Amino acid sequence: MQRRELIRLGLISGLLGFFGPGCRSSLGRSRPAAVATWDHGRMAVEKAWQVLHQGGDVLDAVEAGVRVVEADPTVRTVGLGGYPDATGRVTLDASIMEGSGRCGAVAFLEGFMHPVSVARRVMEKSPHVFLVGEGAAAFARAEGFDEVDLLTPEARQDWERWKAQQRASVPPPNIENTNRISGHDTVALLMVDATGHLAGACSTSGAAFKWRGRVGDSPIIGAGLFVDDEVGAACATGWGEGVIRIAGSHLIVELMRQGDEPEVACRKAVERFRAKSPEDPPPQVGFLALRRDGVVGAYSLQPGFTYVVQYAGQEVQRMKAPSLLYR
Ligand code: SD4
Repeated sequence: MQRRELIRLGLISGLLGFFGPGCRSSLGRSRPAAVATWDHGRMAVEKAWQVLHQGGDVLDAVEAGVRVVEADPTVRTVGLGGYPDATGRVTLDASIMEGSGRCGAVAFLEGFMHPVSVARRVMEKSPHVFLVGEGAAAFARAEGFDEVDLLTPEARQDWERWKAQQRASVPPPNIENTNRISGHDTVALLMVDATGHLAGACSTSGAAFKWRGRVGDSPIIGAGLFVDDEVGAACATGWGEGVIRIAGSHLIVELMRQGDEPEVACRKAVERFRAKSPEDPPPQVGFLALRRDGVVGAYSLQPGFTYVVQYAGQEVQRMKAPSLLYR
C-alpha cells in the first residue's frame, strides 16, 4: 500500500496518534470517522467506509452511502418507497457538500432514484448550486439519470389510507409527528478523512403527505447540511420548517467554530428550534455534528433519535441522542 493510501485510511495517523505526543483517545477523537442519522444510517456508514477503503474520497463515500438508503424501498422517507405528497406524488430533496464549500442541491425532484447524485452533478456540472422541480428533472434527464416510478404499492396504500382519514385536503403542518404512519427517516451522512477533509450528504422525500411544492430543510445548504473543513460538519433530521427558521446546521458549525463541543452546539440548536417552533405538539428534530478531529455530538428535541458512528478499525456503534424533552 502506498504511503498516501495509508495516510488516507488513517493507519499512519492512527499509529502517530497512539505513540505520538498528541495521543488521542480511540473513541470520539480519531479520524477517519463517519456518522449518519437513524438506524438505517448503518448501511450508509458501512458503504461509505467501503468506498473510502477502495480509494474513493469522502465525497464519493457520502454519495455512495446515501445512495444505498435511497434505493431501499423499506426506508419510507427517502428515495424509492418514500411517502408521497398530499396529491400522491413522491417528490425528493437532497444536498451534498464538501469542506471546501463546494455544494449542490436539488428539491421537488420527481421520478429519479438518486437525488443525491443529481445534487452532486449540479455541483460539478452546472454554474449553480440549487435546481428545483421541472428544471432539476430536465437537468437529471439530460445528464442521463434513469427515470423510475418512486411510488411503491406500500406507499400508495398508506397514502390512500391517509387520504380516506382526512377531513380536509390539507394535512396539518406537523403530520410527521402526529399521524404515527411515518417515522423520521431522512438520511444524512457526514464523514471526515484522516487529513481532516470533510463531506456530507442528505436525502429525503420530506414530510409525509406534505403540501404539493413543499420543500424542507434537507436540500437547503446551512439548514439541513453544512460542512466546513476549518471546523466540521452538521446535519439535521425532523421537522424541516423549524430547522430552516434557525439555519440549524450552519448554526451548529458556527457554534463549534466559537469553541462549543459538538454535543453542546447541537443542544443549543435544539433549544433555538424549540424557541422558534410554535407547532403544538412540538415536532421532532435531531441534529448531528462531526468536528474535524472526529468528535461526534448529537441532540434531539424528543427522545428516540438514534444515529450510528464508525471510526477506523472499530465496529459501527448505534447511539441514542440525548433529548431536551423527556417522556
Ligand atoms: C424535511 N427534514 O423535509 C426533512 C424530513 C425529515 O425525518 O427529516 N424527516 O423536513
